[in-house]
Amino acid sequence: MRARQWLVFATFAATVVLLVSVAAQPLDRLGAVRSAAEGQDQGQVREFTIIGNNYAFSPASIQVNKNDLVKITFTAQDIPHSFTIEEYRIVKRASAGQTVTLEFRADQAGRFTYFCNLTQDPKCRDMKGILTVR
Ligand SMILES: [Cu+2]
Repeated sequence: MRARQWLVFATFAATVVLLVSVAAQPLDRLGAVRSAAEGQDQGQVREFTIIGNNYAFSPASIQVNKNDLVKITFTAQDIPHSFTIEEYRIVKRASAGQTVTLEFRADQAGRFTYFCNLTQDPKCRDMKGILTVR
């Protein structure tokens, strides 16, 4: 009688262990999927060509997603200009007619002004554009 009770208990226990391990598997798989998605949080590579000319940036606004790798090719067409984003600690100067490149990870969301910080020509203060990081 006791032996049969033990057998019933052992069978029950084995079934519980089996069910728990089967139930745990999809959770593991879910975790793997989640960490793969976090890996994709590295974002995309986004490339822009921006011209600084006649005290204006063209385009005057760019949009990226958070964590995108932003690559910018900046040309100062008429006189020296810079491409500056304070919040991202970016200052890239280009001489007249020169093209420079820069890249950064857009790891802060928000709206950021890009501007020319050169002081030689006071009208450069009017040169502004908006980077939107969503
Ligand atoms: Cu300028």
